[in-house]
Amino acid sequence: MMMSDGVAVADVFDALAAAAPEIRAGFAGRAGETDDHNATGDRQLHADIHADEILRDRVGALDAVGEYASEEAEHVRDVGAGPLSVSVDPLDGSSNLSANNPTGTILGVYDAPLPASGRDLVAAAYVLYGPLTTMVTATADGVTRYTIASDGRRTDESVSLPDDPTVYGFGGRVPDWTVDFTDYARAIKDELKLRYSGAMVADVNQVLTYGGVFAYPGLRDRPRGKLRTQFEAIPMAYIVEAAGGSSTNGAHSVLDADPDDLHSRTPIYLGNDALIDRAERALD
Ligand code: AHM
Ligand code: MG
Repeated sequence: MMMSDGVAVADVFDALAAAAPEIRAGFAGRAGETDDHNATGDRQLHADIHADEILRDRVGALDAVGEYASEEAEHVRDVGAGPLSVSVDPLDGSSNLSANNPTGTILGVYDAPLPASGRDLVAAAYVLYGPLTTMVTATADGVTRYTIASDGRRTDESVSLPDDPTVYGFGGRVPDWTVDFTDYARAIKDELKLRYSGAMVADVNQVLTYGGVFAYPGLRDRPRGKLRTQFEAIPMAYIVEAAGGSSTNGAHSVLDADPDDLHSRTPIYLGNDALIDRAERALD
């Protein structure tokens, strides 16, 4: 990454940090569904659309950003002549809002046009709207967690995956899992504690905090699982790998994914190296 890219990436992180309190302030009264669906057929909530508009305005306005793509919009949007492309899942796990459970925002920064390979990623970040608003950023220089106060002040600490894993969270319904994944899950649940919120950001954040494994596996009738390669899988895999962990789609690092469809899906397994190695062996 060139120095100028470093400055540009910092601008993207600043825009995300500025958007986060605005997105959070918009949750009240926006847990309901609109009449619209996104490109992968999910019913959109008012909060999904609101978060997307805020991010598009703030990130799209940056000189360094030429393309903006959102899980909530079918096509990549041209937002200028800048060299960077940004992918966002504006409000990950938004259905959690109706139960007042956590949600997040996921963002990827690429130095290539979208859709782009995980190897074109130069930085990634997520925001977790939990009891606190925190932002975790990753670049080639490492992973940092910021706590964002309501007045925008930020404190930071560096993040690395703990060596001793403690927690796991697996998506989907057990009857929909494959035999191989079910065997793996059975072994893991005898070793680790279940922590599953239904928001990928919150569940991966627990893995980064305590060590462990998060997975949304391929399902019997849906071999590519649920999570979106560009918007969710690649950025979260980058963050976990930058923090010292591993990712796989069952065969290789999620960062080797090179989606030709912006809205494609992939199975994903993230966490401590040994647990991801075991997943690869189990799914072989
Ligand atoms: P969303 O982006 O439409 O909110 O869906 C993605 C979410 C992830 O945050 C989470 O890991 C997964 O869906 C949970 O799905 P499930 O309820 O099937 O376990
Ligand atoms: Mg999502």
